[in-house]
Amino acid sequence: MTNEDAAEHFTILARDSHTRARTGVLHTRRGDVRTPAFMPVGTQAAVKSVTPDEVRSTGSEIILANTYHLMLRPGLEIIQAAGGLHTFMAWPHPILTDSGGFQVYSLAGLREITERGVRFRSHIDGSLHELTPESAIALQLGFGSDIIMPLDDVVGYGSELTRQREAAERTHRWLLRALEYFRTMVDTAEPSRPWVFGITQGGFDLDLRRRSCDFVAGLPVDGCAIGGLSVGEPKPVMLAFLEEVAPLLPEDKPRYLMGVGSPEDLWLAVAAGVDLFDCVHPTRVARHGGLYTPEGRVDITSSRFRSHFAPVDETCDCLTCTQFTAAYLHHLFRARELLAYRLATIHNLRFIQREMERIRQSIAEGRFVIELEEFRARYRPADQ
Ligand code: PRF
Ligand code: ZN
Repeated sequence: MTNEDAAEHFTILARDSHTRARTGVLHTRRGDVRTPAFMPVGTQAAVKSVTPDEVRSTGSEIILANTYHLMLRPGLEIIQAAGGLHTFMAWPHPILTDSGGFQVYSLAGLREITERGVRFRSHIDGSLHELTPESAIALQLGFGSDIIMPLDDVVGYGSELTRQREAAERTHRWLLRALEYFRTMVDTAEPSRPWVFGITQGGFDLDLRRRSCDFVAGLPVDGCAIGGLSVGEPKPVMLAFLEEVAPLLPEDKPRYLMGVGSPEDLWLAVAAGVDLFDCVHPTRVARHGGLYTPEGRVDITSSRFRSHFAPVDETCDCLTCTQFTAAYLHHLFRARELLAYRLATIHNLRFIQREMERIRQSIAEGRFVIELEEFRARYRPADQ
């Protein structure tokens, strides 16, 4: 867990000369992940509606799961008895687990944050639980996670400056406790050890953001995450902060933008120097009939697809587009057939992973800006 180690587990293969984009490889204990990488979200040890083979077929090399959900159900004991999260869910590839900080923040009303940690009521049965910087690490080690996220204190857009400062400073103190605990539990010289990232916060105050980046950059973490963005602020605000913040994170460590994004966000965040992403967007909009195409997102439930007997995206090589027409997907959604959610999810994940492939390849070939402009000229972002 030193800067030298970080250099060994993250190889940068090429940098774009006009933007901060870079492409490389994360050498995790469960295999390589090509970056920039998008992690599908498998909150409850499942990417909603699809099997691990289907997730893999989209080109996904790593997925995300959530400590908050898994600690409540099925609980650490069951996951350990199953032989760990990878065996339990039959996904043998890398898994990053989020700490629960953000999920607890999203619970508003059901929680209490103290210096010790967060106490909250389960959204399932109302029972009382606690997460501390130490227990969040212990749970993720118990799951067998490959990339562990520390507990952080997240504030929404529009919070008081004093609350933003408190959250950033608490996130820092919690990170020190998390790393201390991690060091007592994990032999940091062991090549097959899990990694632990640091999370930067700082709300929407540039000074706080800069101080948070400096703080986390100075610690022996395996990667640096940008938290607390995409929490209700207008998109231009998110992008402006991202462009200020990303360059302050260590050049030789992976940078992870938490909870972003849509296709247009991914391109712009890569240009700002981000290597790793997760977001429910592709899978969530899919389940509501929002399918990505090179021209933008379409609503497959719209009557214009009723007799569209061609793939929703003619250029797509996914399991859905190579077998089924847009008219059929339209019918499945209208009839609320369960297959609709599965086929739409496969397509959107494949669309995103093909964009990531295009991003990586264009950086490697020195064509990133050209491809970015082509994407922007063609893809019409949805309003939300
Ligand atoms: N912290 C954690 N997880 C997160 C976030 C955060 O700030 C976000 C914010 N977009 C998404 N997921 N721990
Ligand atoms: Zn497709």
